Amino acid sequence: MYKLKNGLEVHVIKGDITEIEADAIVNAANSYLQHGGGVAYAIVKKGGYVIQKESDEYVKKYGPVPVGDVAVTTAGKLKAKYIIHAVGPRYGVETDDKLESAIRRSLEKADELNLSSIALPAISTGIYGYPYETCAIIMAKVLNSYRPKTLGKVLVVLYSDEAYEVFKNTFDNFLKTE
Ligand code: AR6
Repeated sequence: MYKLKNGLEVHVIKGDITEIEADAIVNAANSYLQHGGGVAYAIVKKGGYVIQKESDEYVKKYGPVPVGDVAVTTAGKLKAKYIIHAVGPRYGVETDDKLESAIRRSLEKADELNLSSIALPAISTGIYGYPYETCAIIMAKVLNSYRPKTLGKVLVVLYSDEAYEVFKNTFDNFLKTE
């Protein structure tokens, strides 16, 4: 566990994000909120079709979610209260600042909803092709500079041993702890 200067507690966990207890679970989504693969598919499979249904309604009402931004739905059968769908960039197609923004907007949304804990996956490191290390450095930068309101705990959940090791090593080097 890392206790940051800004008060955030950051936990790095190896596991399945659908099993995590947190007020909000962040999904690595696409702009159309079509949850067909990766962590998105796992969330809908376990949380139930209501998540896809609300996502479809959102896109119909507001249009596609811009890269670097987020949309919120309920969490269906999952333990979380909300799913925050964050749209990350595709590696080599959109730019790194969009990944920074997707992560920051996720934290801001959790604060807007008055939540105290959030679980984040390694956004853009699966189908969207980002190296784990690049994502980890960007995530550390966002966590260091963030000014939390109600948010106290950030759980960073990695699916593979490799991702877990890279995030731990990168956070050891980059997170500004007390
Ligand atoms: N728990 C935690 N992490 C997971 C899980 C899980 N259950 N399953 C996969 N991961 P990805 P992206 C990791 O591909 O790259 C979807 O189709 C995975 O190992 O889910 O942002 C969306 O609908 C990887 O490290 O998201 C979009 O179209 C990380 O989660 C597109 O993929 C992110 O991989 C988004 O691509």
